[in-house]
Amino acid sequence: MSAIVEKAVNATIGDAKQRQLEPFRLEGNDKTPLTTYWGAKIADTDHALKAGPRGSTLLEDFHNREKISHFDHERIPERVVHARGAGAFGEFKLHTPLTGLTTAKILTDTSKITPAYVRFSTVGGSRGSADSVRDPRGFAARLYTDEGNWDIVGNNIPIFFIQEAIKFPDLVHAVKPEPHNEIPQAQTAHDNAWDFMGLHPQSTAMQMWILSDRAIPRSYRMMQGFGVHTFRLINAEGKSTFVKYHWTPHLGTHSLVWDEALKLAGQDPDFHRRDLWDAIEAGAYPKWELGVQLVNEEDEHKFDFDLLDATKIIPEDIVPVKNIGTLTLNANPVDFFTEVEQVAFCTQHIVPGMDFTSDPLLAGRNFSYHDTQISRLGINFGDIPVNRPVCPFMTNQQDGQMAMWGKKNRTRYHPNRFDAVPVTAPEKGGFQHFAEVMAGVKERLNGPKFNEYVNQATLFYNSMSEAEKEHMVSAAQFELSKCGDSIVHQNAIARFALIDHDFAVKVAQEFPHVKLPEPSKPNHGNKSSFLSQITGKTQTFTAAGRKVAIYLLPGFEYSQIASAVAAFEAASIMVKYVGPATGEIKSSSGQSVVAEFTFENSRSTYFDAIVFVGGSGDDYAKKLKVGRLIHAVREAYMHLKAIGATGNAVKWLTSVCLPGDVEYQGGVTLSNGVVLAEDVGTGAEFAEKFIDGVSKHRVWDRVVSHIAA
Ligand code: HDD
Repeated sequence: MSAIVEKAVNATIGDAKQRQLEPFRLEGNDKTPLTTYWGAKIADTDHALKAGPRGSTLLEDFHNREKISHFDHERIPERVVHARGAGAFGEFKLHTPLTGLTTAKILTDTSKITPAYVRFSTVGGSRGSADSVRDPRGFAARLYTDEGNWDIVGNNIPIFFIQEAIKFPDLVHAVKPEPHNEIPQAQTAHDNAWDFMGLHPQSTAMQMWILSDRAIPRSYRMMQGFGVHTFRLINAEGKSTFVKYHWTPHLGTHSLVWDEALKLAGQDPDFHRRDLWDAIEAGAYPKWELGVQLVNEEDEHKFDFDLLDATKIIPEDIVPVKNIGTLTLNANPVDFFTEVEQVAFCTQHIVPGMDFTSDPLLAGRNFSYHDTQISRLGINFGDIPVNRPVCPFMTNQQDGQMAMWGKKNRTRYHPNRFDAVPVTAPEKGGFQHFAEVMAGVKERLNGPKFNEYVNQATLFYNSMSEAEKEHMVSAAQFELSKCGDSIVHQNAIARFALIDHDFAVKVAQEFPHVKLPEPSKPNHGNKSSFLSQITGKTQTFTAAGRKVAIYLLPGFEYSQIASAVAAFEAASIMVKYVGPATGEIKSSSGQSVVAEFTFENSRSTYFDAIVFVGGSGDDYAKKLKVGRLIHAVREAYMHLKAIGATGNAVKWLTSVCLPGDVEYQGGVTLSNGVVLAEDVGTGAEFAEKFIDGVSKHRVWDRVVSHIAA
């Protein structure tokens, strides 16, 4: 049981000592003898009870029946969306209080360390689907505050496909595998998805975000998170301030390249889950800053978009993000099912000092999450330890399937003659909704600014670097190329033409049958300086937390890597050795290194950067014609990763792997983002140049000739 779950169990009913069930909660562990669910020790779990060795199986064998029956019921419905995910525990520490803006202690008390939990996910795929697919990522954070659980159920993209929750079933039915053949799994690259998006103006801006690199993150550790909606903070006087929440990763926001993402879906479908797990196990705890964008109540209408419209950002150029606290994930779950599969987030889990706005998407979500938990986990899903608050809690709710909480209150109603389970006045911390003035005609409409869909799609596209724009063109071509219906191509490209005509023209090059509409409105030319992952103002570039593979080529010289490895580790790089076999491998001078991967069982896609360590000897380049290794170099080169080579691996790399692309000019040479040193000497210059390459994430200006592709 993780520490947080344990704390939650202990906090139940306020006074743990009073718990009726206490004596029954003896924990088993892997030294406890096998028993039935009811505690009787088992003598044989491998043979069913039979009437003679070849006789029929007897019904009285309760262990056999219990074992098979429990197995039969192991599955619960997977989440209808966000089924595939990974979670971790951690803590949140506020450093900049929002004094005067809210009464919530989590946002005002800097002395407190608040237990936290985050579940990251993809949206469209089933529970067993691949991690690296093109999709928004879920970023659902729970803060177990002293005043109740606060869930920020967000994504790694700050806007959404639709403005109205009533459209969510349409969106999800369109994006999920097509109903007649259940193809394709975990992708938007199919007719129904692009049919819906092409015909659905609300999704215009989100289309650009999902075609961008944001939809193929390098790591959960390298993703931003967004609460998406505008929420409210409420202070002691009942005054409201609008707020948008941002999580900004300390490691920067970085992405895979598409070819890498496609390959990883097969080579390591658990790529993101494994990355998070490994980093936490290695003590490289991922961290995020919680940031807020604050808007005064009086300024609600000063923007050219509606704050209640979840398809719009508030550009940071207009309202800056103020970082107020740090989230650290530092503990992996102990049991995936009970702590990740059964974690039940709800957007309506907020604490006093906060409130919702009338965002119609949020209103629907506030119904949907609780409703979906009932169907997945039952009405008492709050009793599951990972879902319990860590503060004292008491309700008058009772009974229902799987009630696990022995409540002491004899009156499950209010008021009662004992004045038991009293309610708390707002002045003393009881939740109070913001006294928002509301009046209106009952109608199915939204505010007039909701009807403008294109400006921010264009803003996003304009804000990208050239490389990112090219990725978006290729992504659109890929997605639409998987659609078979020409009307789908036509409608999607017509929508792109509204965003940026030139973008549509480029995409349409692969769809000559599409009749491009005439440009209707020129691109407004506005940009935000915060949206690009390459040139964005608040972007972080660091080598910390990156995985670097060191390939130990036959006859490698230990002296050629020792100092570089020390420098890599000092830069918090995770070093992984790849050899001809796993286990201990001796260098030509006798020192041994332990290889975790083999040339054959690993791929360059597993790593952020790769180094080839050679030895001495002239005929080496001719001899080392191992296809898997040559491919690793060319692939990493094509994926714009930092590459290094030492000793005679330099000659091999320049003459066999990348002739014409990379040239060695003596000493420590940097050629097209490849660091080469026949003799690394002290290793300092080699390490410095290589670490610099790793920290830049990709060599964006690398020339990639036909040999690499
Ligand atoms: Fe949702 C799960 C994020 C709109 C209905 N959603 C879910 C999860 C995330 C989001 C991260 C996974 C939580 C976890 O890890 O367990 N959803 C979003 C965002 C949205 C959004 C950022 C738009 C701003 N969602 C949305 C709407 C509806 C739902 C409009 C319904 C009207 N979402 C659900 C759900 C899920 C869910 C069906 C599936 C499993 C669950 O809730 O617990 O209720």
